[in-house]
Amino acid sequence: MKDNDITVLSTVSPFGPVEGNMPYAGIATFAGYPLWSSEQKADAVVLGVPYDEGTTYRPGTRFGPRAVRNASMFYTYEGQDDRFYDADRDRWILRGKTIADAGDVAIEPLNLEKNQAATTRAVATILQSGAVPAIIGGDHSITHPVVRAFKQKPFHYVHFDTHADCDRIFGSGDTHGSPVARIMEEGLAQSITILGVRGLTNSGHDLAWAREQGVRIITARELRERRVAADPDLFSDIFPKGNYYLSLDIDFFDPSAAPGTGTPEPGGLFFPEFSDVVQAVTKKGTIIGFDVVEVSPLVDDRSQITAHLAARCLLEMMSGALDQAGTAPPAC
Ligand SMILES: [Mn+2]
Repeated sequence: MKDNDITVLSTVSPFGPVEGNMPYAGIATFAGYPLWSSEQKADAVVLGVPYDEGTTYRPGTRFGPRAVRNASMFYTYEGQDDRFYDADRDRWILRGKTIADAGDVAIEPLNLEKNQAATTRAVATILQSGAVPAIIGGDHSITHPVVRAFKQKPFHYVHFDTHADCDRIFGSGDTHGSPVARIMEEGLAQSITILGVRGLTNSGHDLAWAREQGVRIITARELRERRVAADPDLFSDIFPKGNYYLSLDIDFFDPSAAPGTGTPEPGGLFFPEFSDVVQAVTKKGTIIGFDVVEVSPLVDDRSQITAHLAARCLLEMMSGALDQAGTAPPAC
């Protein structure tokens, strides 16, 4: 930053260069990217959906978007032209990409229909602009109105979750335990793959039903045993060519890595496994939208590690969506 420059990250001229920043300074937008307005062209646009009335256990995910934005400011050390060098994979990601933050969907308490319509409309606006929507929940019920916006764009749906989210027992159709059932019923996806299923809070009847409908279910145990990193082609039978929407319930991860969620379940996965699956998808498919849901800051620990993990996962999926394989070599 130049001397005497007064720069507030989220109010710099739209898409103008930000030259780096201390992560604890400024108003929190997603990773310090500028605010978006619908006339602007961007490669990806972040949208929060602070809605958690679909929760069936501990609430609090309405605070997810704000907590994830706050945590994502950790990634603002480098200016926007120098983001990001992925040291683990020895490559640049999201370099030169135009990313912006659209803020949150306006929520009206106890008005499910209105909130769902507003969510679908907001995502459709982002899609119409040509950008990839990057969604922060909210509880998992938000994924249903989000993917409704993709009606003109056929996609394969990949669901990272402890739970299969095929609940059919609750009278109300849209809880955070039912997005997969709704997506299936409305025929919104070309195929559905669920990864990371485990624990004792899935209904055996629902899982059998989902498999009968042709849903591919890969348990947490199977995912570990497949060892994606050792052989990425292990997933070539699962992820055909085409467009993909990825939905990440943060309870996919082990509670030791993601304690801040309403329904923690032992035996979960970790970031490297998630990252490997995202890479496997990008080998054959094109990611056209994605979400992270179920981050509940009220039960996160003091390090806010769950919100940090969610921010990192958003960047990982964003890179999967925007970067071509083998993008720009490292430069001095
Ligand atoms: Mn879920």
